[in-house]
Amino acid sequence: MSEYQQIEKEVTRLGFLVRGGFAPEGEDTVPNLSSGQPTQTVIMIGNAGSTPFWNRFTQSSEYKADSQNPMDNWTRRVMEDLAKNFGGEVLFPSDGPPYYPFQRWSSRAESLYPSPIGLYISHDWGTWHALRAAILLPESVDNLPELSQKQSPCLSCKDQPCLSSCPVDAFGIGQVYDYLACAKHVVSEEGADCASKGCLARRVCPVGQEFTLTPEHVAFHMAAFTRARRDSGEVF
Ligand code: B12
Repeated sequence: MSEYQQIEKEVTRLGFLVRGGFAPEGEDTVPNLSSGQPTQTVIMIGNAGSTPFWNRFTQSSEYKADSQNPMDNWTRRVMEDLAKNFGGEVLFPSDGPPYYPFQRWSSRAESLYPSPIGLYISHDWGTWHALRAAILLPESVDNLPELSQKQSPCLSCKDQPCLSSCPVDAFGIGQVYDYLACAKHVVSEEGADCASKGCLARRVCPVGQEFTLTPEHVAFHMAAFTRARRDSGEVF
């Protein structure tokens, strides 16, 4: 079994999904390992849809302890162990600010494309996927999955319903995501649908519908999003 397959097996056992890997170049701005050795390979880890990720998470001690940021804490614990077992180190998307460019890195590792609403889209999962960790390794890993030559699914999407469905126009062509308008709506009575079923712009996308997160899973993320905006005093 190749090293990539061994990592994949272990990551799958933990309830996550291996999202490919890449050999970093200068413009990727991947840091060296803490020993000063250069990082030769980055393996991206995430999840797509709710299964099996959400079930595994809700069985974790972090979820049961009802702590702050239980998903981040659980991910950190299991991924730090995994990285150590393979002689590497791990970075997380929530490390920062400044944040590591996880979306950019993930599009080096697998076929992902920026969608008009800023989330990255996959032919398989639509926007219903997330990035959870990047494993940095000091050696070159062979047989990394190749990127497909397909174009972004958004290029052949004539209607682009993602751009016209947001009740508060948080997205628009050439516009940055108005996350405050989004958060204010999600905490309001009118925004109960987005809060309980997830972002409407994401739900109307025709790609990867079968990977739409379960209501319980998506409500967890929407609640974390609005809690963070409340904690920062931006939304009341
Ligand atoms: C800060 C942040 C937010 C802020 C956004 C603030 C803002 N002003 O936009 C807040 C808290 C509001 C937020 C909200 C959400 N976020 Co957020 N967020 C991040 C975070 C932590 C950092 C982003 C960042 O600054 N990166 C630094 C830059 C340099 O990295 P980069 O990869 O190079 O970014 C490039 C691309 O993003 C690209 N880009 C971005 N938008 C667009 C749009 C177009 C058209 C193009 C061409 C390119 C492009 O340009 C950037 C510069 O090169 C990332 C995790 C991470 N580390 O990336 C998650 C992340 C981007 N978020 C994510 C998600 C899922 C969400 C939410 C849906 C969460 C929820 N509530 O369910 C919402 C909605 C976001 C939305 N609809 O766009 C996911 C996206 C997964 C995906 N499918 O792409 C990430 C990757 C986290 C994760 N664990 O997977 N988020």
